[in-house]
Amino acid sequence: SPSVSDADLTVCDREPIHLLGGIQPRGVLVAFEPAGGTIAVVSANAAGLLGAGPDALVGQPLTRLLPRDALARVEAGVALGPVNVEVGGRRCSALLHESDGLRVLELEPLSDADEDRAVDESALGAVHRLVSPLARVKGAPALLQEAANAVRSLIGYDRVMVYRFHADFHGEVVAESVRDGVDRFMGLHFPASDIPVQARALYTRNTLRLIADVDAEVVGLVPATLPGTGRPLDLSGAALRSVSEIHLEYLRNMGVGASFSVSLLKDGRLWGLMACHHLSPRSVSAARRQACEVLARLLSLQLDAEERGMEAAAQARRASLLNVLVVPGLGERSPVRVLEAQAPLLMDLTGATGVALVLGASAGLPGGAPLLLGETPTEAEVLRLVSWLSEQALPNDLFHVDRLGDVYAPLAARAEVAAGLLAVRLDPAVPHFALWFRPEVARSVTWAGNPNKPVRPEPGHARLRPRASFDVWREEVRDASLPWSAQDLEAARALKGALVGVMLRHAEEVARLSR
Ligand code: BLA
Repeated sequence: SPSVSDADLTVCDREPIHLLGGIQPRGVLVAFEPAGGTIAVVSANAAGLLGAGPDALVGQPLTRLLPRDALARVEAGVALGPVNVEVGGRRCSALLHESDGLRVLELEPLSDADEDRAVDESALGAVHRLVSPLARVKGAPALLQEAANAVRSLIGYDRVMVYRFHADFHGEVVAESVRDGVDRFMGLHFPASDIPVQARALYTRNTLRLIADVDAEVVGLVPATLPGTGRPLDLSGAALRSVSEIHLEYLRNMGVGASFSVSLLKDGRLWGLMACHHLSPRSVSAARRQACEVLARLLSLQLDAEERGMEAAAQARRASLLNVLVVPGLGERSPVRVLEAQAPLLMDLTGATGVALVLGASAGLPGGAPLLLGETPTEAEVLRLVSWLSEQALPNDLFHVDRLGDVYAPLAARAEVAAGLLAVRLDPAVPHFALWFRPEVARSVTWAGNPNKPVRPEPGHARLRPRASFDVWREEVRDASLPWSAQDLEAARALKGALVGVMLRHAEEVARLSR
């Protein structure tokens, strides 16, 4: 197999993974003209199942392989999933889709294990638990765990993970179900390049992929290229598509013999994958793959509902904070005392680990010192930052970065408290600011597996090991905080209004008392 050097990794995103022109040997592919049913493409392994090789089949009518009524059943049932048919004396599951103007039939012989009902019943139980109102009450982590358990009982793999993408498309294992004795990946982060951009795009359109044996010989297609396009048949929608050799090497390096993954979509966008490993080769029937897809959809729906609930709760918390700040009579107390008492809420508002409020002399701290809450730079550092900020053009009075050190050198070495900064200017006339800080993200991430397990260095291959890949991710995110979300910015803007109100009322109160 071709060797993958670090230099090749830059071309990852450009590998046309839908046009590799090969399938996995666990089934047979036949593409035919929609109109006359003439066979146009056949996989090179056809003879094993169909009794005749590609040379004998291409140009022949499909009815030589599949009786007309069987094809009709496949066509009728295909929207619902795989249909079982008898081909060459063997029971097969059949899938049908369109590509390059052809209809593509994929036949996979069924094994006895595929008929086992006991597994299906335990999986059905898991589906019930996943959709029950109780599941949501227990929260997102319980939902993810339930889904991982359900998929593992359905497919019998050694390790089933829920892999969630962050905004920059690096990913994190957020739930995991493993057989006893199998390494855990829970909590690990991986760089975006481990699942390159075209793969993520393909996975939004085709939600399932099974690599039943990472060492299986790739089976070619006959003809290798279509006369019309001069390219191999587009296998974007094919279940049997053989995958990138680079990815196979990655899986082998991980000690994985079979890999199955199911896309997790929300509003048509890929938010994660159920990523499943078996340490030795293992197939998953088309019916079970489809059951996993249903599970993945249920999980996405339940999580969506759960997240809307969380968002509503967060809104309520924000509203309550803003309410506290506008309570009448507050003006009598020093704003600093009021804000200090609300420190956890102030940080929670934007998911920050520290807040600095620079409110000037009238706020109540001697000499107009900033109010520092949680993990922040020092008072002197904050004041220097504020004088820099007040010279910047701030659209909507807002400023936010997740790599402060890149734009503001004095805090470049302070990523442990201030890799991320969200600032809102409170007053156009004087340099009054609310500042939220976040630490470098890599510091909050640890190996959940066994970090001391020796890794055999192999020149040129190191990057394709998950452990090395984790290190690369750490390198990529060094000095960066988690990005600020649209909600964080909105919360900052809302707080600005409330703070300005507090300061005004306090000023009025002070004026009234001194009259
Ligand atoms: C595909 N990479 C994938 C897939 C996963 C991962 C889940 C989907 C295919 C599958 O189901 O196996 C990555 N798998 C992971 C990660 C974990 C895991 C992060 O279990 C962590 C627990 N991969 C690289 C690099 C390149 C690369 C550097 O690490 C690029 C050179 C390529 N990955 C790559 C490609 C695919 C892929 C090309 C698409 C495979 C295909 O569908 O053809």
